[in-house]
Amino acid sequence: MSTRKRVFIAVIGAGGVGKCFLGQLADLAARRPDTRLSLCYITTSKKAVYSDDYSDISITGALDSLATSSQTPLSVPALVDYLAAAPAKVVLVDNTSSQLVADAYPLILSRGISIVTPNKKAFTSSYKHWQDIFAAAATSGAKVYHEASCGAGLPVISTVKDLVETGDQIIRVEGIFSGTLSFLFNSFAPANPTGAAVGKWSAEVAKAKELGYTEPDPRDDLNGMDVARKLTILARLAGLPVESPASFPVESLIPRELESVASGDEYLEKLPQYDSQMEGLKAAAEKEGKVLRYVGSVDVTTQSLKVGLQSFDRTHPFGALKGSDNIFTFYTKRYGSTPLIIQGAGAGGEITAMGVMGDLIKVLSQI
Ligand code: NHO
Repeated sequence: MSTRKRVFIAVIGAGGVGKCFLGQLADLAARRPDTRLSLCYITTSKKAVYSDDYSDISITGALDSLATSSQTPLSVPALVDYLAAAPAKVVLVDNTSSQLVADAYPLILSRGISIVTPNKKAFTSSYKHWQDIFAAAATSGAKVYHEASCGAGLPVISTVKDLVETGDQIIRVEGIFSGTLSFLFNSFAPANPTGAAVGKWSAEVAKAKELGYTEPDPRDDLNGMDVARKLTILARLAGLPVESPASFPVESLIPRELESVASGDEYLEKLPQYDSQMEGLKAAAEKEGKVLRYVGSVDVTTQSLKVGLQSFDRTHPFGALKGSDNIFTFYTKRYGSTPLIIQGAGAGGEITAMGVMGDLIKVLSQI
């Protein structure tokens, strides 16, 4: 009889990140002789693949099986019952941005099902929901990891946890947490212009969308909420009971007049009329020899959080950032006046999936 440990994997979401995750899962399954990773459930918002006897779904063929499947997704409570009855431990991989799934994390964990996810929603709902998630995990022994909810594959969440758990004191965290906004400001207000033409703000936003950096509706990046969510997670891990991403100042980059236009396309079409607003801010920064950057910061001592535009010297690490890189700066008691800095690519399917995969590997060693 085989002595390999069997672990069931259920994947919700097969979009940009989910597809990359499946590729990396196939690779991991082939490289892990001690564990049989059995994909037992996979779903998008419309289609699902699973069987009553938890038969293995081919990982490499999962997307084709989804495409031809006539099964529809189980409701969340039915899915929890299905997974809780599996004949071995289960890890649920939530590769959606669904609030519905995020709301069910305490229930899922309380039934002994572990979770790994890049979905920020569960960790940025009410503070009570945050407490319920970790209380449910502590009681049932199920694990929950969300490294990719902040900084994609960069080791941000694990570093904050290590700082706190080893007894360091986080004083302040600040950085550029959005790959999209990093890209936009690095091209709109470059620290070291290369001579290449820099477009107006609206043209740079349109370019970022064309290159696939922005959300389908660019306003979802430009309203600052993605950064506010990441800051909420970091602040909570550093020990602050932040109620929600709406409980501190967040500067939206969407002109007030365009906040309520019907679509992202209409927003992009009308944005050139408002270019002078951002050009004015850029010129004011340039007059002081500085560049504009979109920054999140939390001062743990004064319990203050804020997200918005600031100007930086061209040689400052935030000013000199490149491409769509993220940068996270941690000022702590141990690190003193030289902060701990984590920097690198902060958006994209493969690197985000890598963050999820790293979490899965951690869970496999613990269950
Ligand atoms: P997609 O491509 O929209 O795919 C979502 C999938 O979930 C689809 O298959 C959809 O059918 C399915 N789905 C949605 N609701 C469902 C439901 N209720 N039941 C079943 N299936 C459902 O989204 P992505 O891009 O693959 O993103 C997936 C998750 O990863 C989201 O929570 C997203 O926020 C998170 N994430 C993505 C990225 C990224 O680069 N794509 C990053 C981090 C987290 O590091 C990245 C980042 O921060 C990007 C950010 N915009 C930035 O910094 O600029």
